[in-house]
Amino acid sequence: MDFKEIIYEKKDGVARITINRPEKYNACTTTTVSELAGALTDAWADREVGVVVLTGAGDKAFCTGGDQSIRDEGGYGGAMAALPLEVGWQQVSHLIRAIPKPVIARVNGYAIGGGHVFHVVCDLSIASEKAKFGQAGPRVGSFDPGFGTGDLARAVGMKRAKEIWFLCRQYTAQQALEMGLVNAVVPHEELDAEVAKWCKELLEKSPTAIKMLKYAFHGEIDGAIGVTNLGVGGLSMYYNTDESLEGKNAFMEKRKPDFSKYR
Ligand code: 2NE
Repeated sequence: MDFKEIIYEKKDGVARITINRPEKYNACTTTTVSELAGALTDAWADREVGVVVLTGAGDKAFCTGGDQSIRDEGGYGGAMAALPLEVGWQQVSHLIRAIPKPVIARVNGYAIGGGHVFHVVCDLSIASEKAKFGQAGPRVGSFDPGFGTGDLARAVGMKRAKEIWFLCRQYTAQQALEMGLVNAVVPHEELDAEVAKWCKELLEKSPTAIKMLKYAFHGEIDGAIGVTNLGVGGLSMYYNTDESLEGKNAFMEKRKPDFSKYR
């Protein structure tokens, strides 16, 4: 796949997606978010992929949200943008939560604004000691009305989530660990080894069990979409049964299906 603003690599069951705009601290444009959606969709479909890792290029930033230099009246990219960045952002956030495989945020530096939201919606976050965390919306004239509020509150509690959003402070990796915002913090030079260790452990587990657990975690809170994902996860297993195939075979053979032995 031909990407300009991300790097997409697949190796040994792991799909690694790197936001590749280090000179902008990995702030995203409308192109970046559309490429992120493309890579996540590919990782979803590829049966060789068991875990997805999301990270940023360089050692300064994981992602610092929307690229402020393309924000204008009407939003990022201006009113004429084909797909407004804020819409693409929610699509990427939704894909991270809906892909039936664990997504790990490899937080190598600043996770700020929408970049903080991306790590919040990932299933697991492994941080370098150098990482810094925080929201920026009320400081820079924006807000994320999507998953970045609810999922944050579920991670750290409502009072702390409101503090993070309203005050726009920055938090160290150690503070993030103490408030349950990340799963592990390691010295910067050990980040890749630690992420690889978590990937290996995940890849040894039952993918279907992990898929259904992920959907169950979200099913409770995502309303109709959560129930749909949980149901469709079950449907893909049902398709593999003789009972389901009997319905398809009967249709193709122009006969009445016989489901009697599956009661
Ligand atoms: C991240 C932070 C705190 C880092 O501060 P510092 O002082 O260490 O670095 P500096 O000099 O501010 O940034 C380094 C370079 O990266 C660019 C800067 O402009 C600078 O470039 P040069 O001046 O060296 O050329 N840079 C960093 N973040 C950028 C950004 N988001 N857009 C464009 N360029 C960026 C500090 O840089 C900071 O606070 N950054 C701004 C964070 C921010 O405003 N994010 C957007 C929040 S809103 C959002 O993400 C969003 C939305 O509004 C709607 C939907 C979805 C998401």
